[in-house]
Amino acid sequence: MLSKRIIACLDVRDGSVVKGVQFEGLGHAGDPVSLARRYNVEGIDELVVLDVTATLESRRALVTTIQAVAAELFIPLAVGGGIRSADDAAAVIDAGADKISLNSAALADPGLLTALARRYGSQAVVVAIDAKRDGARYAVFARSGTAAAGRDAVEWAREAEARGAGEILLTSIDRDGTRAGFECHLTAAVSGAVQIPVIASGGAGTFEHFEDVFTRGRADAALAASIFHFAEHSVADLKTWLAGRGIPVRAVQSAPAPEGRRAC
Ligand code: 0VR
Repeated sequence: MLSKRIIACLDVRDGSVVKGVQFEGLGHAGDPVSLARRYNVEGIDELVVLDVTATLESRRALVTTIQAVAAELFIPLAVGGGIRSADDAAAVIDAGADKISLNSAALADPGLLTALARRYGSQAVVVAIDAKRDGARYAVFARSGTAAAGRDAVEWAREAEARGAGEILLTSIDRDGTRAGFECHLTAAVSGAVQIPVIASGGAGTFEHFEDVFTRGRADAALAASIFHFAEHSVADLKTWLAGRGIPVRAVQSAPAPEGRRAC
């Protein structure tokens, strides 16, 4: 079985990391570069930087943040929030991102997924799906959870895969920031519908939550923000605990302090 990835997410607004609950009440949660440096040393497998304001001004500021964060990392960096076009994607890749995450823009123009997959490879194209429970199903939302897209999350995940997306970042809006646990029913439904990796996001609060989403939720990776930013749980302790429960994770090496991200 492939190792399960533990991913940290920096929700960024005006150059600072913020965190709220169910996408609302965003409060200061730290500095992007300091948190990136800490996560890189602690053994996180991947970092996501998400511009949660996604205005034109914030997108320009985001490039500066990406450059500074990328200089701290030897692990993959994915960037999302407000990427609306191939040019926006190029700016983010040029700033040092390895992957681009599309949400609203992909819903508006699914063909953008195909164009970016052709240009950068599917492995660089992540489709972010933000979903809220709606009876027995899950409804997809765009624009930071404010606009119902009129799509079912499982059906949209299938289409995004067919259009060329290489990975799904699946966030439960209901669970975001609650520390009540991942939405495993949603995650299992999407994981069972596609062949590409699914990253579960939203709700992580305990080590057991990660075990649950990797087993019952069938996730390939698990993303968290709240529990890591406030240093209640170290990534290394989480990985040790998961390995003890038989969940394959990448061992934590003492990461070298990078001189420059791309030494070659
Ligand atoms: P935790 O539940 O704190 O681990 O959060 C994980 C994940 O839900 C968040 O990092 C992130 O996806 C929340 N996303 C958005 C947002 C937060 C505020 C405003 C907008 C968005 O559009 O994704």
